[in-house]
Amino acid sequence: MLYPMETASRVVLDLSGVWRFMIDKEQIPVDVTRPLPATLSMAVPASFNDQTASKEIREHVGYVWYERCFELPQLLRQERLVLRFGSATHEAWVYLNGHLITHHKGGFTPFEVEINDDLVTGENRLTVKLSNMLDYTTLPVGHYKETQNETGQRVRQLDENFDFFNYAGLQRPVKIYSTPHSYIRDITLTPKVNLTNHSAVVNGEIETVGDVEQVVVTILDEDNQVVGTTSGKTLAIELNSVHLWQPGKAYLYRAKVELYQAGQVIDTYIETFGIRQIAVKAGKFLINGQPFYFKGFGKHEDAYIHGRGLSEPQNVLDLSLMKQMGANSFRTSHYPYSEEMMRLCDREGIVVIDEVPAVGLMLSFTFDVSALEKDDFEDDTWEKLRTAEAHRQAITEMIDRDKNHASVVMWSISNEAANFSKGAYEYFKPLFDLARKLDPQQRPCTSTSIMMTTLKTDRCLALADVIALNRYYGWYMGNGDLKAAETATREELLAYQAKFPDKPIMYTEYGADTIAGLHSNYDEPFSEEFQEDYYRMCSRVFDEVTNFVGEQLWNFADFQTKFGIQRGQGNKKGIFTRAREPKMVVRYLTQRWRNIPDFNYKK
Ligand code: E9O
Repeated sequence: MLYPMETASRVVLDLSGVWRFMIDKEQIPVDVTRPLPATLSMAVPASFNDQTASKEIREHVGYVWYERCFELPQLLRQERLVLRFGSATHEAWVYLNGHLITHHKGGFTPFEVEINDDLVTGENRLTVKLSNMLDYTTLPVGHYKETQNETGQRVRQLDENFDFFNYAGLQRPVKIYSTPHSYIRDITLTPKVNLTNHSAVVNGEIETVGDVEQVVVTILDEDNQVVGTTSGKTLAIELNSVHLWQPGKAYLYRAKVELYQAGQVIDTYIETFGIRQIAVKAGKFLINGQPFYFKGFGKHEDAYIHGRGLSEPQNVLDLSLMKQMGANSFRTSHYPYSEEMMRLCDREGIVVIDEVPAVGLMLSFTFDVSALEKDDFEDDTWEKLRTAEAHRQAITEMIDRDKNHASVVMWSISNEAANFSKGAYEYFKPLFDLARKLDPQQRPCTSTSIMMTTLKTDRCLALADVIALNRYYGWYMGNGDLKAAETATREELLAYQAKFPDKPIMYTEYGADTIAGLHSNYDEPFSEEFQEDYYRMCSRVFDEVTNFVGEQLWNFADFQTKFGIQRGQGNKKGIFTRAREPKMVVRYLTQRWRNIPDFNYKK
């Protein structure tokens, strides 16, 4: 799916700003044919939860409504007009002038709809109904239940099956863009590098709609020089002396696609892309043929006020902090991040592991999906089956959106699922197959393993190209005992390496909750001293394991979660506070990572 961009033939209008908002108390049905009886102001893009200081709004479970009006310049009315949501969390019903025009489920991927037929002259009214409810038909999954209050009214309750706050709302930009009626629908680029002679072939497919006489594709380098051109919807453009996209040294080409009718260019789109090669071989993760070492983080889209909403200054700051530390990568735990962040990572040369919102999948996978009806079940098994449906959709939409990004080097199919449970392999095999079938660049796939899953009990290791471990020895296990933790860490990693000598191993989570400013003469857990000792212990072991190709600690910054006895205003495993102030350990990690090269760290 193309990112909305202004070009010689396209206009983009941004509907960001202050919308009207209300939570749905489900007492009086909302009449979408009339303006919403909403009096609150709500900024878009952002989560709604932290914008009003109202407990009722922050903790609301159910439906919310957004509305705003807009006018369109008359000169655009002859064009094809598309309304596009960067995301709507988690399920959306969109009405234009009182008509339902689209519906989308899945809170972290974009969707769009043509609006020409529903526009009126003058003011148009755009209304969005959102649900923030999660159950077994959604990703992420949640335990949903309904009770009644004293007056017999339905009360919706949600117990999230994951450790981050269930921020929701119009969290990413809402835009209208124009195209001509015959237009470029999608661009898929699959550059193939020849590392021996520094050349590449930019293969690709252009998808168009309508009458098309000809398609011309021109490749431009960073100096705006034409380095290749071809006509036709299938391309194979040869480039010599190619500039590779490298971690920390991004080089971006642009593919200018022009669609011709009657000898005239009628639609233009410019896709920015990088040329690089990814491979997994003999226990190494290769980028452009060189063994890469991941230094970085599990992150969250999480900030004061914005919640999970797009904040470009925050994204720029986060990547700057990473670079200053000598980090080179992060995982989009636990959902695809904004398109703006992915574009920024391409530009900045940050390596990304792109993850679907498959977090909290602690299901038992022991069911047989075939030929079963809801009525066959007395419990909630039927709902659980439908998780797979949501999972397929999330993988499909993530890869469709992110397939051309040079920064994306691997797909994460799930985080900490019950991979030990009977049926887990049967559940995951088709999902890995799907990702491999859909990705034109054939990136490696992984799924991160929760620490209760061991080498012996993990049923899904054969599926993963890279073994990704989330481990907390010395924190969740043997809290405070770093000596025992060191032994356990070493024994486990060496056992994985011995069993799977050809698979690279990495840590995709490891960390310790740390209260910024808390110090201890005894290096106690929760103190800044303990956090530093914990990371020093882990580093020592990592350096002993040949196939260990990366450390992505948990977490870049403190982040908001649901309530819990282990959480005081959220998860405190950040090495930065939520305000991005460094904890003591940042100095140690900076010194370590600046001394670890991106390539050839492990011989
Ligand atoms: C997922 C992440 O979203 N992994 C969790 C992180 C955490 O800090 C969370 O924020 O809690 C770690 C899961 C560790 C489970 C270990 C259980 C061990 C029982 C002995």
